[in-house]
Amino acid sequence: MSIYGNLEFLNLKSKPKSTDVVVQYKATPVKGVPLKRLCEYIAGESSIGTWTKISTMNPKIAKTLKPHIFYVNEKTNQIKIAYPEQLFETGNMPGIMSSIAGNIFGMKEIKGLRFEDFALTKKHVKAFRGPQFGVQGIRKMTGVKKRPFVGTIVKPKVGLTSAQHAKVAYESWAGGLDIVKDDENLTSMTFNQFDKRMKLTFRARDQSEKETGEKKLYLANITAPYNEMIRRAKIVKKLGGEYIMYDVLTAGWSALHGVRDFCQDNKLAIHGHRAMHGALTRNHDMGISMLVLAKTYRLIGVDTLHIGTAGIGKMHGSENEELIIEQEIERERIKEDISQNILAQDWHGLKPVLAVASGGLSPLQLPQVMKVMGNDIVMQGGGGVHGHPEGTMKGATAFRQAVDAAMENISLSEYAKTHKELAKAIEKWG
Ligand code: CAP
Ligand code: MG
Repeated sequence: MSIYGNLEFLNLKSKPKSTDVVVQYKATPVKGVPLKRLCEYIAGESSIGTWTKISTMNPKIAKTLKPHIFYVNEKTNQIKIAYPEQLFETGNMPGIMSSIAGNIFGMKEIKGLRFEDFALTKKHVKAFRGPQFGVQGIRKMTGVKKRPFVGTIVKPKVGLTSAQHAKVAYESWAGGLDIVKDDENLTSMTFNQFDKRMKLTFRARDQSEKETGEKKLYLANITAPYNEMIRRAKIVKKLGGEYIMYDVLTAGWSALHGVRDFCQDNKLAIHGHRAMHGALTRNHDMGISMLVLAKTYRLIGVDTLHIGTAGIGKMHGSENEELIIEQEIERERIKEDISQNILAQDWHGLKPVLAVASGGLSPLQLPQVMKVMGNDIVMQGGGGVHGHPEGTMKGATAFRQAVDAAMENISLSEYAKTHKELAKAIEKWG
């Protein structure tokens, strides 16, 4: 008998239906609570149950909205639950997450709970916009056909005046980079106010485009209270910008829905930075995987998203996990999963997201990142550009040269013989 009376959630013989949202957790019970008992608590608390039998429950609710636990692995503590899709409002990511990633993390019976993966039904996927441009759209926007995109983050992260920021941005574009972005914690400070930074930096962008003949992108960080974000996005649009940057965790899912709607009407691409993700994703026994977060951002519709450097850069991460994430946000159709450990999400035509590898990268790591993550990526360097012994412009050139070398299958040391900026980078970081 279930702890919820007749609300039997455990049904290991059942299979998910095409109208079920499937969720995978890694669930570790406190001592004395059997795993299957914990599964019932999780299934109940994330759907229609509470801690005891209630007089207001009725058979119709149980019949139409009861989830089924159809998989329990006592060795790995992985469990899978199929939820009837009508349990969730379509097109409402905060709402969906309040169910399958809400109260359950706080239950006393949980020693550890990691939300590992989820797959939405066709009805739910179709209710989200998805990326406006996607990989091919960004390639079309910039004319960068095959090679990875190269970009930088203006450094120091915060501290420059708007004029100094614009100068560093100009040198980065003029040196050969496609993209310049604001850092995740640069918003609008007294010494570098947003409106002034936009005016001066877009002027620098336009100048660098004229001089190089190349399309240059500025990812302006609009992260702020919602109404102010829209005001800032309007300024980007007015100045001829094509992109805004959005800190997806700290600014949240709800505002991302609104920003995505604004960007649809104004043909602006969205760059998702994942500052704070480590608080949820690093602990493999408690929290939420980056795969889950990345799927939510593809559904709502960012065009580019930081997913790590497959363990090559400075941030904690693992090649396998980050390749799975890259596959899941970039693939167009169901392919053999590179790990049996993920739920095959049919994206029903939602555009793919361009993966961003950033964090601790100098020109020396770029060929390895390309080997591991492929060419449909953005590779960004902050210290790896502005730390070049001959300054930002040469640092940008060295970054671009490393990608050109890899695209021509020439080793960096060989290429450096005829490209002095790269040679200087190797001297410093080799
Ligand atoms: C990189 C960066 C990015 C990290 C975030 C930084 O600077 O600007 O925010 O890439 O990590 O502030 O660390 P550096 P992730 O190139 O100087 O390291 O992309 O893994 O989310
Ligand atoms: Mg940063």
